[in-house]
Amino acid sequence: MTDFFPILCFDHLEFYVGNARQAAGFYQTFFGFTNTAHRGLETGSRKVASYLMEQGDIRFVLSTALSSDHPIAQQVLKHGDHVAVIALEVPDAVDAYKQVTARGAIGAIPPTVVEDEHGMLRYAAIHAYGDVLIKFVDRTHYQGIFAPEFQPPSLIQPAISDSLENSVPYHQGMGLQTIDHIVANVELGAMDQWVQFFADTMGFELLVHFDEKSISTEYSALMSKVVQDGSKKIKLPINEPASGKRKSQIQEYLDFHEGAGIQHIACSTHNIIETVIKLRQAGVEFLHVPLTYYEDLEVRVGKIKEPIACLAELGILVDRDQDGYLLQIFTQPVEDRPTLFFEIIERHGAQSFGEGNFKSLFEAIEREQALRGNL
Ligand code: TYF
Ligand code: FE
Repeated sequence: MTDFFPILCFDHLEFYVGNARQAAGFYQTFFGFTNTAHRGLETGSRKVASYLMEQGDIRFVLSTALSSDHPIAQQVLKHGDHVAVIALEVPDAVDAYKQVTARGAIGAIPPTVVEDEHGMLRYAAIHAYGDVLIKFVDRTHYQGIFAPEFQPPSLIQPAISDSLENSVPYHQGMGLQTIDHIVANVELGAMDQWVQFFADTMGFELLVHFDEKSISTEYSALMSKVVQDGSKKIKLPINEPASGKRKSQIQEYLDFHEGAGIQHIACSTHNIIETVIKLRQAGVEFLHVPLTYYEDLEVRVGKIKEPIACLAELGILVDRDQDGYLLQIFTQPVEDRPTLFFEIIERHGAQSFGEGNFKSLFEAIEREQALRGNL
C-alpha cells in the first residue's frame, strides 16, 4: 500500500489536563522533560495555558483551560487528564487534510494558518477514536520554537527556568529519544473499523494482529491490531476488549476513561538500563515482574548484550523476533484513574511489540487490577 500523502514524523502529543503548571512539574521531575516554551495569560493567551515539554525528539504539550466553559475543561471533566491530540508533521497540511477528508475522515479543524514574526504555521485536524484528534502540522514556513503565542519560559518564568537549569542535565533528561508507538483502546467491536479508517483515509497498512488466543490470560483478554504508515515511523496499535473470566484491562480503561482513548505512549531510548535507573530514582513506578520471568530468559530469547541480572533487578522485559530483539518496560498508570501509562523501549533490530511478553505482562497488569478492586 502507498501513502496518500507523506508524513515526516510525530510532531507532538497534546495532553488536556486539569492543571498544566503542575503537570509540567510532573513530567519534568519524574520523566526528565524540559519546559521549553509556554503560553498563558502572560503571553496573551486568554483561554488556554500550555507548556511545551521536550526530551530528545519527543514533544508533549500540556494544555489546560482557563475557564470551565472551554472544551478542554469539559473533556478533562469526562476523561481526566488525557492525550487529546496526536500531531503529525507533514510537508503540506492542506493537502493532508484534503486527502483524508475526501476519503471519509471527519474534519475537526479546517486548514488554518497562524502567523507571528517567525513565519507562518499551517495546521488542520480530523477526528479519530474517542475524542482524540489527529492534527497535521506544516512547519515549512515557520521558524519559531513551537507555535505563535508560545514564548521561551525564561522570558516569563525566571524562577522555574532557573531551577530547571540547576537540576538534571536536561538536554538528555532520562535518555528518552523518540515516540516509538502510540496505543489506543477502543470499544468492543470497534477495532476493525479503526484499522479500516487508517487504511482508507491515510493509506496505513495492517502490520500485525493478535487475537484473543494469543493474548488472553486467565482473567484479562484483549485483541490488538497495529497499523503503520509507509515510512514505518508512525505505528499505532489499537486494542479492544475480549471476554475473559474477569473484566478485561481494556474494559477497565474504557470504564474509567469514559470511552475510547490513548492507553500508552511508547518512548524509545538508546540505553534502557540507564533510563530506567534514572526514572526509578526520580520516583516513576513500574509494573512488577516476577523473578521467575528471568529464570529461563536466555533459553527463550538467546544471547543479548545486556546482563540479565541487571534487567531482572530493574524489571525490564526482553523479546525476540526474526529481525532481532527488544527490551521494554511499562510504568504504572500515571493518573488516579487507571488509564494512561508509558512504555520505555529499546529496539535491537526487532520491529515487533513484545508478543512473547504478553502473558507475563498481562498477568502483572491483572495483579494491579485486582488491587483496584476490578471484578
Ligand atoms: O504496544 C503493544 O502492543 C505492546 C503490548 O495493554 C501491550 O506494548 C499491549 C496491550 C497492553 C499493554 C501492552
Ligand atoms: Fe506498546
